[in-house]
Amino acid sequence: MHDISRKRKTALITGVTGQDGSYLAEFLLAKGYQVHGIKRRASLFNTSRVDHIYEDQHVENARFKLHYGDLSDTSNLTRLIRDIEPDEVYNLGAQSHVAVSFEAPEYTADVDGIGTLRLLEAIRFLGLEQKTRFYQASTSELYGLVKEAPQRETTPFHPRSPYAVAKLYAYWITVNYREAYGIYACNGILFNHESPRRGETFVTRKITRGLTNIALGLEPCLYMGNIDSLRDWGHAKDYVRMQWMMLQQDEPEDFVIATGVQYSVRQFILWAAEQLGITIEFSGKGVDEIGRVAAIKGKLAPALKIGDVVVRIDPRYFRPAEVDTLLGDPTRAKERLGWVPEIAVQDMCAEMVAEDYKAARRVVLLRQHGLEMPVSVEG
Ligand code: NDP
Ligand code: GDR
Repeated sequence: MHDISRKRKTALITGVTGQDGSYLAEFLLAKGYQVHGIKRRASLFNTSRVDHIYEDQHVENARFKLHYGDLSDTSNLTRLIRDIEPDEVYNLGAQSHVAVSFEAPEYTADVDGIGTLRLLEAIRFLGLEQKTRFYQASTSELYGLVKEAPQRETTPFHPRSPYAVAKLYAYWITVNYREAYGIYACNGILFNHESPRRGETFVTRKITRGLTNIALGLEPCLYMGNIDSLRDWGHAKDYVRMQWMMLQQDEPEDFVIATGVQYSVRQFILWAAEQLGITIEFSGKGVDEIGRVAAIKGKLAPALKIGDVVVRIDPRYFRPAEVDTLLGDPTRAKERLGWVPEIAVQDMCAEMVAEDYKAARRVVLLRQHGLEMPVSVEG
């Protein structure tokens, strides 16, 4: 049988079941790539973000393939790269939650830090240095305790969590394999990016999902950590496009990817509430601060009345070391690659609330028909 698939560009994505991995897989398939993704073995199905692009493996020339694997498993990664011989590897897999990295620091170091080395070493060991291009999912968390604003490619790093320290290793080992072995390897230093597919425990999704659940009576209150924290939020769809663009240049280079505008977590809460027709007013200070419903417009929040407390502070969500402010300068990406983000943060927030509202409505309807539907609320 004539195998036309080898003529296509082939990509391998670690973290394909995550937010970015799912959007990137869609993007590359639309560009005609053969896409291989690594998924972890789990006791439940964990492919909900990519189920819509999954192709039956019995279909001839299926262009999207999933393989079991793990960034902690050298032989597994090496075997997959040997068999696939990818033109491009996108290393998006990670224990990506900053707060969780304080609970599981060693695991985070192994997967996020050494996992990157395992992939680069496999490329080198297999003699694919001239063939396989490598993208590393680096992060604005590298800046941590920021020394200049906005942060650009030359801003010094000061990581503030086991996650960020692990990613610092990954950043430098990527630079090192580029310099030492001539591998086309580059870092995208991405600032926070979100979407309806964002994990439920990251702050934006926790807010959009939490407030819609509260509006429909599925949760009593949103418990938050540091709501004064400032972030530069973009949309994941815009950011995965840039991941691909970075691997299409003549020379590998590292880029900051950001919008250049920052807002507080508190502001994001207000936007999400506005989408539901609710006005929230904050009062009190520190851990005693609360957010109350001050006005209600429309019919999207039938479970609420004026005066209800819908936001409280829970110190459990404070981090041992916080990154208070992040603001990126995407000038290099704009000038060299012509990249500009297309989706505004307020529109993204509206999209996230709309999707979470649909999901919450489904639960309400099922409950009305006597079906017990548990709702996870642990943030
Ligand atoms: P997600 O948490 O949504 O996805 C992470 C992915 O990594 C999931 O597919 C997860 O699998 C997989 N994974 C976790 N541990 C392992 C492991 N041991 N071996 C193999 N795969 C593993 O993250 P995002 O999509 O938001 O982010 C993608 C990458 O970009 C991450 O590396 C993150 O650190 C980085 N980043 C993200 C930013 C953001 O704002 N989103 C900003 C800057 C960097 P499973 O589905 O089974 O959990
Ligand atoms: P971050 O994202 O730590 O920036 O890492 P997250 O959304 O978790 O936090 C952003 C800010 O919000 C504050 N915050 C809360 N955060 C969470 N998760 N839950 C809360 O209840 C809460 N209350 C306030 C946080 O303290 C923080 O200041 C994300 C991840 O995607 C990383 O993988 C990625 O590298 C960086 O973005 C860029």
